[in-house]
Amino acid sequence: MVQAEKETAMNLPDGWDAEELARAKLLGAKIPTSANAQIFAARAPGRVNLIGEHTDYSGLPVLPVAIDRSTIVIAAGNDTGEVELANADPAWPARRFEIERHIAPYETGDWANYVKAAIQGVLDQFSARSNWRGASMVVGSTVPPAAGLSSSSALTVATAMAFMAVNQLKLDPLETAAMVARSERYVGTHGGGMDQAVSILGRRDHALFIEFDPLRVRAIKMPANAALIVADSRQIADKSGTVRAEYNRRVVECSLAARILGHALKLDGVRILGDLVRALPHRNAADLVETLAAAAPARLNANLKEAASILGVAQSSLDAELLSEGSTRIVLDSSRPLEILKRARHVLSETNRVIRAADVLEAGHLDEMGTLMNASHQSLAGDFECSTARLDALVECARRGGALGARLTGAGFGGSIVALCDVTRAEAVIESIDRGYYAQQHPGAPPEPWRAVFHSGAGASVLDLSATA
Ligand code: NG1
Repeated sequence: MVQAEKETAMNLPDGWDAEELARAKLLGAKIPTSANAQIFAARAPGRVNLIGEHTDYSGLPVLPVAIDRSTIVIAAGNDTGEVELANADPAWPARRFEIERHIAPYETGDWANYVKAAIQGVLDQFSARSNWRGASMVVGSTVPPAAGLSSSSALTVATAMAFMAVNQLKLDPLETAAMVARSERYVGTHGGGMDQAVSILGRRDHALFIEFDPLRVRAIKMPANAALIVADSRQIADKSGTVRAEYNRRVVECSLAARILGHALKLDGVRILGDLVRALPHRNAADLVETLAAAAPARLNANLKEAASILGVAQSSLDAELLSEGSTRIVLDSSRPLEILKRARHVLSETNRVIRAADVLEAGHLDEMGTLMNASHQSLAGDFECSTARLDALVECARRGGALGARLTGAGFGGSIVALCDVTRAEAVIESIDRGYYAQQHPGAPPEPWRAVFHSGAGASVLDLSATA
């Protein structure tokens, strides 16, 4: 029996197999409940983005796959009005907090902020409801953290689904994805919606072409001869410190580029580059980049004064719109200028590559897909400046081993790369990475936990653990 048949035979939602179920049961055993209490298990996968990097928060498309590594959140309702939270990994301490209309975050960097984010998101979505059940929750994950594989969104998605199950709430998957994307910004990253969408809507053996505003997806069958190798640079891409600041800086730079272009082209209401692409479907990327170069200097002072004057708006209102307020306010390092032109050139050219990639992947043209992935990496390293020497070295090793294409995946600044090759070359690519990268960076340490062939898996689902045998 193939995997999917085994799961159907066990009557489990796609993505759950005997192993995942056993994991859930082990986690479930840690929950202090009465024998007949209902216990839910929500499972949400991490993701690998094939192409379309740093485009989602501009409302432009992406092409990720959900992976066969997941976060499971077990939840049982309680009547204390509190969330009692434990993590199977002792590195993440237990937490307890009250369910209030506005839940105050823990200190920046606290893992449980993702749980609070998810619950706050559900409270906001169902704001008319007042009688919330509390929950005892246990979390366990096989998605490597801080590796660019979106362990954070897997946690946020699984928590939101578990908490909704405890409170007997249902939401359509597209709406759930949009809700969780919004709610994850609670932690202070002004991210797009890719990770949450693919974690919820991913399909086994498929990549997802995701478009935004409105959110919609097209599943694209992965060619049978394609192998995806993911390798972790072991350079921590910790999204709670400098990486978050760099990420949010890119969000501001892209939005400024969009506003300046909108102003130059006399289009009202342009906030993100996607607004422009949608308003001017026949304008090509090179054209838009040229228009931007003529409309403003390539780099602008980070105090937004110059930008406000180009746009003809008050500096204070631009500041409030771009940097937001309160705990999620973006603080820009003012010692460096904002790069407007380069960032726009990456996002607009990457958008063309993603659209092309969806077609060539569907047609099974792996060579061309690889070429697009290589071009994406070059653009991310050069124009978006989010690669690192280590990520570049890993990408080189993968290509030398026979990968058709290789690029950083996720936000960058560390984390992982993804390489595409024919299945027959997978071993050679891994060998090249082991020899050329891990043996140099971590001599003597076994590289097995850090790189593997990944398979595209199913999206998130929740089951009633107490009803499974
Ligand atoms: P990761 O790799 O999980 O940090 C981030 C954003 C995505 C997307 C990518 C870059 C979050 C939760 N995730 O991913 O939305 O913008 O960077 O393409 O903010």
